[in-house]
Amino acid sequence: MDQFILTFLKNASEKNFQQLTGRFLPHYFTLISKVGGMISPETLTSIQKALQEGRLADIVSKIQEVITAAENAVLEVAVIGESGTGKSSFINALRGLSHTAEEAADVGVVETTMHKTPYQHPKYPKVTFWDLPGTGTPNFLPDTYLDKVGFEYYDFFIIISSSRFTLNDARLAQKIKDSGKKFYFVRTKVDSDLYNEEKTKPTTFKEDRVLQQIRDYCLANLSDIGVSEPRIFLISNFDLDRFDFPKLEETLLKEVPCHKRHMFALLLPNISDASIEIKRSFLQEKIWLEALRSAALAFIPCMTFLMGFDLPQQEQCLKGYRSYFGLDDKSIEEIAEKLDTPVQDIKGHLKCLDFWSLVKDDSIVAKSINCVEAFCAVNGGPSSSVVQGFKAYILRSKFLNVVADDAKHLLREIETVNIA
Ligand SMILES: Nc1nc2c(ncn2[C@@H]2O[C@H](COP(=O)(O)OP(=O)(O)OP(=O)(O)O)[C@@H](O)[C@H]2O)c(=O)[nH]1
Ligand SMILES: [Mg+2]
Repeated sequence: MDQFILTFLKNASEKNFQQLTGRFLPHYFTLISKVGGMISPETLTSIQKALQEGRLADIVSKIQEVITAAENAVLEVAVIGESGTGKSSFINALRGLSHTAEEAADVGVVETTMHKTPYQHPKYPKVTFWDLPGTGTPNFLPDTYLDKVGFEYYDFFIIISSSRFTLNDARLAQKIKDSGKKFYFVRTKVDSDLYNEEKTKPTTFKEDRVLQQIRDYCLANLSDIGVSEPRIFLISNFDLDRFDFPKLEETLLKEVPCHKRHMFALLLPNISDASIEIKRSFLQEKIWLEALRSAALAFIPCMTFLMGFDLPQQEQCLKGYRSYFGLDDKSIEEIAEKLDTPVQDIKGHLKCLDFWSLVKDDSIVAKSINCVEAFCAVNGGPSSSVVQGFKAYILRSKFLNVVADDAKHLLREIETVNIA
């Protein structure tokens, strides 16, 4: 059980808020990942102040606001670049879709993106990637382009190139900057650059050196055309966990507004243990906030716990976690097909599929009773709603850890098959 929540229950019942106030921020920062959490610095300060002054109803409403904003966040990502640079492939990769999937953006060797096209994320409909028409086409006019595509509409821009960035890209970057939006340069197809280099210079080939050359070349090319201190990410759309894609993910997560981070973190593909851990932290943060909100509610007269212990709700929660980590039935079937393995062989290794054995675990009940006893010892008679609320907290944390561990396990299996 979370130490802060226990201390909260004990201290709030004694109306001793000073000690809690000092512990709040340090504890919060142990929960979140290095890309940040879903609460803005201003809101953190106001929650801390409310805690200091014992204004529990304000804590409840601020936490509620944070959760609602995160759940309703909308994200619009613009992907720009010349024809054939890999925009559609990049969008498909971020949407977790293969090129052949029904909802995938068309990918091809001939010019396929002629009009601005929105692609919703299949699992997160509030997130849309915009495949924007090639900047290299004869109709492209940098001065009017952003207005034409409605630049104020997007959260940030990804400018893609598979060779050298063009003057049009630079002009566009300048315009985006002037409009106060963020942009990121992405250099795709580094896998084929490496392949070609190795083929042509087999004796002297060194991957690191070639990547550095591509990076230096992009930097020189962009500074030549007037972009100062550009941020460039080298990627392969076919192999996201290699090269700079993880760094791109981290940078984007750090730089989007706090309330959009939660949703964005959940949609990112499970390409490494690190990306799985980032998702785990965001979900753990949400579970913790819900528990803190419930704990605060327990001290407000005439209020009951918002989160009781309703089994269908818990089952739904486990289903949600499985989906976030790509362990829903549809995703498992797709993985089985890719690995050419029977679905049952994959399912046999996953602990998160057995809801009942996770729920029946007696230690969950014992843990919730122990921590609630600490609360009730000072607060008066046992409150069953408090016990139920904490049972839900402990169970959800357990679901989350089991699902995240399963996701890492499956990732290992996929890597083993890919290497073999
Ligand atoms: N080797 C390699 N090929 C890639 C990569 N990304 C895309 N491609 C290939 O490049 C070609 C063009 O990719 P698309 O994703 O269709 O490019 P686009 O920018 O959407 O092209 P238009 O729609 O015509 O503007 C396809 O054959 C892709 O398979 C990559 O990272 N590495
Ligand atoms: Mg395209």
